[in-house]
Amino acid sequence: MGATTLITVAPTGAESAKADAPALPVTLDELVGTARECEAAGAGVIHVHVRDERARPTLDPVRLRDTVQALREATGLVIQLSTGGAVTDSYADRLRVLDAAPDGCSLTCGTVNFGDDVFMNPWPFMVELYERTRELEIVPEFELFDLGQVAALHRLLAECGPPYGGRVHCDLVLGVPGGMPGDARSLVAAVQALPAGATWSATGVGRTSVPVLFAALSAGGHLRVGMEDTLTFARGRPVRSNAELVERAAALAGLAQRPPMPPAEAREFLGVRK
Ligand code: KMH
Ligand code: ZN
Repeated sequence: MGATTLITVAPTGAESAKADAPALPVTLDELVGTARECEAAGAGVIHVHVRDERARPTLDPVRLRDTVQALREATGLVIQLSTGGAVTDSYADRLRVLDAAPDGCSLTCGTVNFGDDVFMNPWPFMVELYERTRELEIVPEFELFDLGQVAALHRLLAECGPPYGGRVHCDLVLGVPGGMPGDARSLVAAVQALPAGATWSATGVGRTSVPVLFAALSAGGHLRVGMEDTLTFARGRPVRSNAELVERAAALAGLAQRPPMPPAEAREFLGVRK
């Protein structure tokens, strides 16, 4: 089999309002519909944030469990829950996300300025979250917003051992105001600093989305796209659906001779619990 590209879709996030982006999936039905479309378009993983009945970000355990179950019934996608939540979420609530028994979860490797806010990930929290992923057999994806976080990942692996699933898989998040700039030179610097043998995807937020997508494909990486990261498809043209972002990523991956990785292959690749 030739090389493939793992495409992760991040359809919702915690920062954008439904009022500003009507295509944002915020109900369970919308999320399941989006997941089905994105799977058909070439996604292998879905990175999930959920919203409450008023479309506000929430880490409510019942909603998270129901969401995991509904996505599992409706798709074969690898279900990765966000443990980042929103910048206002408590550490306890973020740790409890794992009780919803997803296939995988995000794990951010350090604190970072986040626009006017701060996204807090102090070392003891990182370690506790990491240890729980190992106990509960949940595959972590290491979210890296800057080079200092790559150093923290090295420390985490050295002090706590390898991740559940056996693969160190990272997501480089570029272009957040306060983190790495969304350009090729930052991407290459981060990739060069990763632990030996690590695999990675990349995403650029806002207007850096397309440049980072091209840079990631050129550098042999995997891709993350979705309305969590950008609400603009092209200059002056809002995103109409998450699926169109996945379709574009899949088409470009095909041009790069690394077509989308099917969900079943993504499960094997990441070492998801059977
Ligand atoms: N919403 C951000 C504060 C993650 O999902 O793990 C954090 C975030 C990262 O989106
Ligand atoms: Zn997220």
